[in-house]
Amino acid sequence: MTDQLIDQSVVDAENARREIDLRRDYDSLGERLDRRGISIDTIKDKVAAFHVAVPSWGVGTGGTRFARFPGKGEPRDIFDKLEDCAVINQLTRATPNVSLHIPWDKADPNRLKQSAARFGLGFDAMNSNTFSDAKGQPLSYKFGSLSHTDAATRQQAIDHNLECIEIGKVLGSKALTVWIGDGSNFPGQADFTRQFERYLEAMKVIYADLPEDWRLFTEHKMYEPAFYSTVVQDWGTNYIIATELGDKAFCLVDLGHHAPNVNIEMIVARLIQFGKLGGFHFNDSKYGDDDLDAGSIDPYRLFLVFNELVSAEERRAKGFNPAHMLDQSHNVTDPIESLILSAAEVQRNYANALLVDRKALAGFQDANDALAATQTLKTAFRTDVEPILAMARLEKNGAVDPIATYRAAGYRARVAEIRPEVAPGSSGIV
Ligand code: LRH
Ligand code: MN
Ligand code: MN
Repeated sequence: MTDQLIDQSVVDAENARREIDLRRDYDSLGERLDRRGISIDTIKDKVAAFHVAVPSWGVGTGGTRFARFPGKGEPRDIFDKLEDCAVINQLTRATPNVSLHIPWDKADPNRLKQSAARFGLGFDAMNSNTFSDAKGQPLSYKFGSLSHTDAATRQQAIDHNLECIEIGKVLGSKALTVWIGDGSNFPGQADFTRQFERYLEAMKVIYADLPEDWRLFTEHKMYEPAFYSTVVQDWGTNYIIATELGDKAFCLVDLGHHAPNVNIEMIVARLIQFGKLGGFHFNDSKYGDDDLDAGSIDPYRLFLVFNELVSAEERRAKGFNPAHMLDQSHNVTDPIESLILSAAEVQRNYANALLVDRKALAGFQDANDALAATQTLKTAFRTDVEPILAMARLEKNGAVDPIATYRAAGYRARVAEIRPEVAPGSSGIV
């Protein structure tokens, strides 16, 4: 038995109020899906087995370049963060793994492991951080890290990544995600070719230290913090990195790291086709790396990404095994609530994509019937799969309505009594 931070009696009472309606909705949806030749239980079982990892840094209130407005009961450290993650998993039953960011989450790895195990949590990919300077760090990353012009600074960044692997080994993690902020702010500031050569050389050292059963994920991002050029700026460069490094290296797609209107689902399809899709950081954005809740701005795009994923799953694409993670920042919502909803949103789009009539779609594509093809996707997207998600949660003792249950349990108010209030922060630029 694992410890539960929300009394199961609260969850049960909330579920009891909703169960009869849910069963009716589930049966009625089941009937309608049956007419389309789809078994609702099969979809529900797949949804129940679908997990998405939560980023440790997502449970704290984020901030913008201008300010940070902390909420009540902010986690004080990684141990509080693990508790918040445990609450998300208890209610959703969809997020059993946490992704750590080092050095933000640095602590005795054995203690981390014990704390997580107490709540039945495990660890997803380790994230290194060479985009900011840690306290007491001898050399600065102001002008880059793994691609820095100075060999000693590059070595420091390499050593940090090796340390992340060592910590991850104790925790049972099986992947390292490397995102760097390296780039340049002005034309001429950096030599694109030499900078990328230095990066590749450094990454090869990290790759060489990767345990046999680990994967290395590199994450591309178009801009920010560098505003003129970024070393790993797009999926093309990312693909080059993954192929240069070897079979254990894959590309990670953070949905917010592309220019507006970029066809991300097509990038996903390409990476799958050539065996280099490592995984995702799910979030949503309107303008840039907004880190908004998954599916909150463009739910159809999230569906189209999942359409590619399910297509690959169903045709058993070679080497297809993407890692799923949320990567969000919450400025105006309770982070726990946002993460709960995003986990459900990711599951929802998976469920919707499972409803696509792929045989019919392939027929319409071959017959160049654009209208019928696109309607085939819309039919799946428009189906309200909420009863499937709720039933999957109910059957695993999660919450039929996780947000209502979270609010009824009063978790935030309870931790606010223990966790001291954090003063609002300014970035210093305004
Ligand atoms: C960079 C990024 C990357 C970092 C995280 C904090 O924008 O998406 O994944 O590790 O944000
Ligand atoms: Mn990310
Ligand atoms: Mn990002």
